Amino acid sequence: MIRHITNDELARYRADGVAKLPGFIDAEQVAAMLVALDEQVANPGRWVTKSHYHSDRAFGLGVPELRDYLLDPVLGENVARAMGSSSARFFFDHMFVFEPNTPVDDHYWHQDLPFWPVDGQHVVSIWLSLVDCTPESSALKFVRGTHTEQRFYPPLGFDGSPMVGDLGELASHAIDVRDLFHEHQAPPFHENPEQHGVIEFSYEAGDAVLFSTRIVHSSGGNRSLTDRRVAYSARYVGDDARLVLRRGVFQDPALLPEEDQPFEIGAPLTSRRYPIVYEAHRK
Ligand SMILES: O=C(O)CCC(=O)C(=O)O
Repeated sequence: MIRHITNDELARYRADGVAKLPGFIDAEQVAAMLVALDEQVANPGRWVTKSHYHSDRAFGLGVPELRDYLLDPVLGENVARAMGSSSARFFFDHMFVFEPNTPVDDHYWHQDLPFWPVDGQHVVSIWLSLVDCTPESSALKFVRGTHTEQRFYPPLGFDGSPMVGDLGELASHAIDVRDLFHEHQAPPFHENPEQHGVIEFSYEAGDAVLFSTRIVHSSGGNRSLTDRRVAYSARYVGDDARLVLRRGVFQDPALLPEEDQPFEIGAPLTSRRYPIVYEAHRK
């Protein structure tokens, strides 16, 4: 069962670009989703990331326990309220599993939006922790207020190397957005967390965090020698979200509309790949 977000949490999200949601799902749903995610780790899908941690994306709609969560109408209403949108569509899901002692040296501070073929204000993520975790065991942390920044840091992979992706024929649609990017990588915010306004949380299993896709965030990897970290992000878009491809930076091919559906820069995300989870007038 998923709970509704409160007005205080909404106000916090608007001010900081991030709001922790304690007890977001109940223990029964945590247990069911953990089993499903472990199954995904054992049998990765088409869009698995090959690395020293387990990450996979755009698979959850095919797994009943995850689909129930992703398309839950309460989750839909929560994200629509957060975005200030009259509708919400599911965009994609993203699993991040760090076994004990899986540090990520460079911290991969990043903003999500420039990785994805979408633009607009109505784009949001909910990161859900399926286990207890602390900053040491890779709890997600954020740089307060960076959700209002207009420029992005060039996206890097978890290992600090530039990301690559093949968009095939669609690459010719990509638009030049060089002026939207800083020339340098994200600074090491973790080295001076107070000065930069780094917000650190600890999470219990079933806690979540709602965050803007523009806010700078990172988990820093798992430095615990004993605790495994299992997290699952769900991404949603609203009324003003539009398709875009940014030339010269990694654009995730897993997130494009179905291949038999037309792709047009500036078009709304109406592909059946992005099902509607909330519409205000249908309430
Ligand atoms: O869980 C992590 O370590 C990374 C999560 C993340 O960056 C995201 O959900 O956007």
